[in-house]
Amino acid sequence: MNTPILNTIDQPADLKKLSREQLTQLAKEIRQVLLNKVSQTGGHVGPNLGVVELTIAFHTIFNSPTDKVVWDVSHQSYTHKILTGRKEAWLSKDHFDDVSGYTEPEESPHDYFNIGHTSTSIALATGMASARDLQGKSGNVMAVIGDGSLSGGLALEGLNIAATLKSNLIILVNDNEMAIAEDHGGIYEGLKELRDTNGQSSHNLFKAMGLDYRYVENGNDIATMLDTFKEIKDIDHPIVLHVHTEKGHGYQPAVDHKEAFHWHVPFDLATGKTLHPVTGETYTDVIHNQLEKEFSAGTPITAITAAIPGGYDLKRFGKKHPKNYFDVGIAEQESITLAAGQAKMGMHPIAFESGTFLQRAYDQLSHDLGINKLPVTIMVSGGSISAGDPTHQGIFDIAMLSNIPGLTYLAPTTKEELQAMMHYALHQNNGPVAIRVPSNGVHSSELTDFDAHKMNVLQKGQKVAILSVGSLLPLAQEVQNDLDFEATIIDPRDISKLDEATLTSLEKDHQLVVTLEEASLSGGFGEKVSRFYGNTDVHTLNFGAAKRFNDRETTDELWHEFKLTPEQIVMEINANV
Ligand SMILES: Cc1ncc(C[n+]2csc(CCOP(=O)(O)OP(=O)(O)O)c2C)c(N)n1
Repeated sequence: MNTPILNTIDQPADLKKLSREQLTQLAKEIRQVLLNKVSQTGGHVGPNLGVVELTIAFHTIFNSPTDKVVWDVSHQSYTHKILTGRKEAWLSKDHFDDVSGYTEPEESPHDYFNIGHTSTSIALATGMASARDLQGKSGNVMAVIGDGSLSGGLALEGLNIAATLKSNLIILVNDNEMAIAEDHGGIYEGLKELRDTNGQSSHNLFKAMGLDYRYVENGNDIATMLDTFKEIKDIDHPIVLHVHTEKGHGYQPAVDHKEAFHWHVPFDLATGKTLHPVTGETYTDVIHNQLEKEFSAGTPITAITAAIPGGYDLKRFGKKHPKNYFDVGIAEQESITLAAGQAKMGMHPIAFESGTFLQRAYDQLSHDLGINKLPVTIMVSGGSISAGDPTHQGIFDIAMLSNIPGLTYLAPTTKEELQAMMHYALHQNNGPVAIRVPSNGVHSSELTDFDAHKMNVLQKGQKVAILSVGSLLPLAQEVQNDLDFEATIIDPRDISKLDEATLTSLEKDHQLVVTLEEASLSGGFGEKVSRFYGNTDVHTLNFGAAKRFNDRETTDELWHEFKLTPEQIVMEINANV
């Protein structure tokens, strides 16, 4: 790649030597390297292409790290990384994996937090600015937050406190008119009016909260951003800088398909086409089949998403049943508590969540659903032990959900079980039911005698029983193939409350009970089983993830480290019988 100007940039200070024309040329070079890498590795496309100019301008005018920028989600921090000593991770294929996809303090003094969930930047910036003042330090503090992330409650809590601060704080609202999908909520009519009136509309959320405000129409123009930053650098009070940018700027497929190119798997740069499209039936299809069955049968369902309709392809449902479809914005708390309100009125809402983002709504799950025993169904995706950044781990959902009194957490192993569990959840009124959507490919097996709370004994053997949660059933079967005796294999189904009758029945002809779960062991399913057998002669072995934030280890490395390969499990079993 031809990057003559980028080649001269190692630190932000190098930018200060460049002319405006050279900075404009640099933006072109950066877009080229961003696209070159992300088309091969996958990653956030549109968010990064949209902030190239404002990032270059920030690092040209301000003096990072004395002046500090906090990126919301930090999924748009690629250009920031390129300009702060990490360009090799884009220029050289051998170094692609050197950096995380989010800000990472261990990588650079220009990064302050491990972030990956939305709407935290303003609160973090209010903390940094107030500490700076207390400590008598200097330097600008700037939060960069997307329009979508403003719908998260914490962003509004941050704005509320920002308005009370009396010194430097810049809140750059990067308004590209999109979250992952389109924005939802009352805030966005106001933002549109501000864009349409060049910031003059009196319908101004920020001013209403007591904040100073300034609008910038062309956020993808280097000169405009340089001039703007020059003017507000060292401002002596909090200000909202509302900057209009284009998501995907400079790459037509990303501009034309903003939702698809928010985050993308590897794609062909020339056409924007996915290199390895998924084919065949998915659990999403299975879920939609059940949704349609329930809807046609008159079950009073609603489908709710917190701004990730693509995760379950929910627009499919929304198109058919627009009145029963709710995208509440990036607001997991609202998604759960709105569901609680609907359930109280006799509806059977289904909240479609990703395990990692659902962490935002722990109190809502516990109080609004758990204490109130409201029959809300929660679909939980992403439950797996797999490579990823520490902010996006899918291993904490079992501990989070299975320990809330009155909340049932079910782990299906097949599509038949998934549908039966949805049906069960939608036709009971005892309390919330969460369902862990299996993370492996679709499995199918005839279902007889379904009882959500009764363990399903799939194979009756002796000596050893293997209780494998959801997606790990195929692993239990592989383990069985390598054992020289017939073990009992059980699909526990309900991973929040033990089927004690089945566990007790194992005591007479089993000496070892093995649990397998694709989740953190602490607070998980296996621990419950071990506690159950604590005072008996039955020994237990729990397989799952350690209690820690995994950080980009490969899936293979994690499975080996946690002794989750069939060979390792067989060895452990043989050593214990
Ligand atoms: C708490 C939480 N919920 C959901 C997500 C998934 N997510 C990542 S980025 C994003 C959209 C952010 O939109 P916006 O703030 O407008 O930034 P843009 O990508 O448009 O630049 C969402 C929903 C998340 N990271 N954290």
